[in-house]
Amino acid sequence: MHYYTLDEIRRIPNLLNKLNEFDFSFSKEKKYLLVGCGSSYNIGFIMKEILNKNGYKAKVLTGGHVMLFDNIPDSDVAILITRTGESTETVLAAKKLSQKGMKTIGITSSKNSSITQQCEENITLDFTAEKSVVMTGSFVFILAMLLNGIEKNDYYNFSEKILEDSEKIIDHLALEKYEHFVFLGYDENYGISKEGALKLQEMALQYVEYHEPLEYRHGPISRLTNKTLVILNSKGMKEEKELIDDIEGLGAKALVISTDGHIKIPDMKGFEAPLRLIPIQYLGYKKAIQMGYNPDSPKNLSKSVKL
Ligand code: F1P
Repeated sequence: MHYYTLDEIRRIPNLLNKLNEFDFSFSKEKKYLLVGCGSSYNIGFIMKEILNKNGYKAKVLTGGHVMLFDNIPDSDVAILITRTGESTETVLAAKKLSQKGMKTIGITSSKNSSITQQCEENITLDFTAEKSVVMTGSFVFILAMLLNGIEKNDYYNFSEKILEDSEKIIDHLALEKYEHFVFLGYDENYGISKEGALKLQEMALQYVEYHEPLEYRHGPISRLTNKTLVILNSKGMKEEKELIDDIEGLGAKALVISTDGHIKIPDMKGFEAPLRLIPIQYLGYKKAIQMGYNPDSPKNLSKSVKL
């Protein structure tokens, strides 16, 4: 059986090879508000963490929050992220934020979509459009393109090897043994964990959790069994290594993504975030296949939610 999701993960290096065609940049003089729903919100969350760490002013809200509430942080520029350009909350958020006087920039994979009609400026990445319901390669590209607006990094050169290693290592995991997936990480890695949990939930309908690593001992660890797979996006701290020892001591399996983990990722001071998504997306795809589900069109989901 042929699945688009796999093609869309495997074409990530080709997408990243186009990054130098874009020269979006953030300014330290401006206040940014990132807005999106689902995976697109998670891009905003990861961006907000890395922007703040590098001295930029940024906040993040879901499209739903902007649509429903008036406590919206004072900002100069709103960046509205939506792959399909059609999520109602994000489109209505663009309208509301532009009425409040913010400059609106839409980031989408869909030409002539509703978001492009609503925003003052648009970055349309139609070559990242996907056939599958779930965002994979488009997520990685949008995140890398936005991060290049802070600091330029060469993602392409690392991506092929990470994809190859991810497939090799995940193909050798006995995935049928695991029915509980726990994603752990700090700061931008917390956002990556949130997105990882969403992938396993959307594509493979698994029971998922995400936490900051040291928070895991404060309650959630009670649910750990030998059917748990813990995915740690690590910054290489000794406290994270000790946590993994505890987790493995309790009989669960750990998959560490770090400079010296099971899947090796370069240290780019957080800017490696797009590369960390590759193993996680592939894990979601493989678990869906192992469960006998179609990863291209998961149960109860549509490509964008229209209210
Ligand atoms: C956002 C989104 C997707 C999700 C789901 C519904 O879409 O939440 O991330 O997988 O199928 O829509 P978009 O606004 O980025 O097009």
